[in-house]
Amino acid sequence: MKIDLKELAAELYDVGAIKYGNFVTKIGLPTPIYIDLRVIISYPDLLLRISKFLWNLTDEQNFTHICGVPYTALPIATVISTESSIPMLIRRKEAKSYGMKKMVEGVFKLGDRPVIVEDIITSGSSIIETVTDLRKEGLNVNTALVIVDREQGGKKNLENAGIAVKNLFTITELINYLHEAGKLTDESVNVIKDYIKIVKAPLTKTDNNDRLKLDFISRSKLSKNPMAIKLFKLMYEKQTTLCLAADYRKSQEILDLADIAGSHIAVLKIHVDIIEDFEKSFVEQIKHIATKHNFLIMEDRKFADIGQIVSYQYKNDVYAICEWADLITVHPISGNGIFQSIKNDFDAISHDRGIFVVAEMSSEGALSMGNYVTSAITNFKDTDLVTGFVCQKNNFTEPGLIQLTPGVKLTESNDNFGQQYNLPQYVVNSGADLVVVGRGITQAKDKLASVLQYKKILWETYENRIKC
Ligand code: S5P
Repeated sequence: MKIDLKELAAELYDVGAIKYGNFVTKIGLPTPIYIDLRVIISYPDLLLRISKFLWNLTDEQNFTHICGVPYTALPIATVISTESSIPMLIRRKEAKSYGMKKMVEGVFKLGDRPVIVEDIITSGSSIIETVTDLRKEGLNVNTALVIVDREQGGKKNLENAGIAVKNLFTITELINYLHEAGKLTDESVNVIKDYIKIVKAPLTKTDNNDRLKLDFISRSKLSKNPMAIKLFKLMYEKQTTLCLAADYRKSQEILDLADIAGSHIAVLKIHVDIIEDFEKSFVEQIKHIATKHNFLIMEDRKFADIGQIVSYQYKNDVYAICEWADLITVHPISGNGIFQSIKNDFDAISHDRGIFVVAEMSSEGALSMGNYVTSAITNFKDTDLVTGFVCQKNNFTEPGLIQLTPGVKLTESNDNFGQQYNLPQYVVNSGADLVVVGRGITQAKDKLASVLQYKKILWETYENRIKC
């Protein structure tokens, strides 16, 4: 193997994949050694041999997929896949702006075990980004096969992220082989070794404030919105991230379900204007159940008009949402005015209140995408009125804000009117902190059993998310 690797190193040098001289790295650092393995696609025999060497690094044969990090490692991953008959996955660099917006291409199921293939590790951040997206899909990734480890801190970063690295060469081994093969002089070997000793790649940030990794209590301390603080504590105490969408048309059905589910949910979400037999007494009854079981009430009115009209709607005497809803939902489409009017109204109320801004919708063909989502978040994340954002994926980093994600069921499916469902595990790993489940529970035969089932899966996935 050693002799083969020595030959391989010399061959890589001969085809120009490794060069000695004065170069500048991608991040602007001077370097005496340049490694660019893209050139190997021009040498199919070399490509095949490297791929075989790499695959031989693993004695473990129970990987379910090969996943190359774009772009250099993709052809290598393809060769390994065809040689081993193990299917491939590709992690996109950007989500598609149409269709299902998937980050990972290929056929897989929860718990599958892909192995990562990469050409070079410097800081390890490309592999970490890839693994993060694969883990969000519920895949179990813990090994990376790498051609060259530049010994600049990447391996350690990857180990910290739970990824074991198996590499064909360290850069020291590579230059020693090249030296033995007469490709590098004593002097150039010393220059490169000095360089490796001194220049460490910037370590991948391990962000202490990473929203997805922090527990709810730590995050409650980083919140500006009183309802977010309350909700974080409540979710932690009750060990539930379930927001039950009780979208019934009869008030008694809502009250009955609230009483059955109350001690297992964090939030009861209603659409007050779909209740056919609404009477003021309903409000008193639901508030009573909320106090009894310690959950918050959200009115999902999705206010969207100019500030003045929204203020009338919010305070309107028929439903008097301002009097009872702990949380409301608001579309950011009409701009700042809506938030100013709600702020005035909140100021006039003695209780704490919070807004979930609808940044990204779950339904097929929703226009909330791209810049709309980004602007919704950047424009409103700093206001203390905001408890969090309604969105489908990890669109914001602020740990003090809560991601509310609807469109969740135990089977991935659609309804007849464009609603799209994802699995509970998928949404939690995509950043959901509070998860809306409606018909998954309201249409279940045994509603309590269903509430308990969602609560358990969601909480366990959240706990795993913050652990790993
Ligand atoms: O994008 C969204 C935002 C919301 S708040 N998509 C949604 O479905 N919702 C709400 O979540 C919707 O109004 C409904 O109350 C709930 C989803 O219900 P389900 O029965 O489809 O789970």
